[in-house]
Amino acid sequence: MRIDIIAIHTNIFKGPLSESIIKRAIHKGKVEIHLHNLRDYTHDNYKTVDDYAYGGGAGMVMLCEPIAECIDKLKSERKYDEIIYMTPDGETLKQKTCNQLSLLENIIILCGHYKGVDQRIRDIYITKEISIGDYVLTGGELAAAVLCDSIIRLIPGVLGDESSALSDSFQDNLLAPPVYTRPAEFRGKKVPDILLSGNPKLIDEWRYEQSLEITKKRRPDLLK
Ligand code: 6GU
Repeated sequence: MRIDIIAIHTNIFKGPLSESIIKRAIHKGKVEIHLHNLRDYTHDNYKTVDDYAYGGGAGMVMLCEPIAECIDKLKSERKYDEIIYMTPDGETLKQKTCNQLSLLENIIILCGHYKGVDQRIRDIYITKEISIGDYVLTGGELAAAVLCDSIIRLIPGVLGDESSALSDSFQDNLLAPPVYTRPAEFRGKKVPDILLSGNPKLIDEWRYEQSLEITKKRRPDLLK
């Protein structure tokens, strides 16, 4: 998979995308991430990427031209499956979307800033608009990093234990069951006997019941 990220603050990605599993996925050649700084697509001395909103009001709007130039260049080089715009008014990211996106070959992620991008960019180029939750961030970069992480870990061969992504919370609309490791007793609290029973069928049943209980209690909306 190839991910092209278009942003004003590309340095934000250096941390989140160069550690741990994502770093390994890049080294293994499972994913390529290409960062594009919008200021490199400006042609004035100030490298202007935004301007006042028509109609007035507080906040700047991201200019069409640098974004269009960057996307046009990328599109001339290869075909893209999705051009995603990170915005708080997009559809809320869910595991199902992560699963679908992890199967794609080439995607562009555009990060918004200030009051967002000129509507015409959305109308002309964008195929999908994503928010990561009902709160507002200073820009789309951190949201894009979250999106990348959630997608990349699902690419086959990225997680060591292939089955571990399948048992994640949300993968079947259930929250994950509690997990335990050694010691069998910690400060008087014991690991549930069933997990020490060595009976895989009973353990699976117990985990499923725990998942159901926890989901009912914390996220009943998932069970509808
Ligand atoms: Cl995608 N962008 C911004 N700026 N804030 C957000 C968001 C995105 N998703 C949730 N909050």
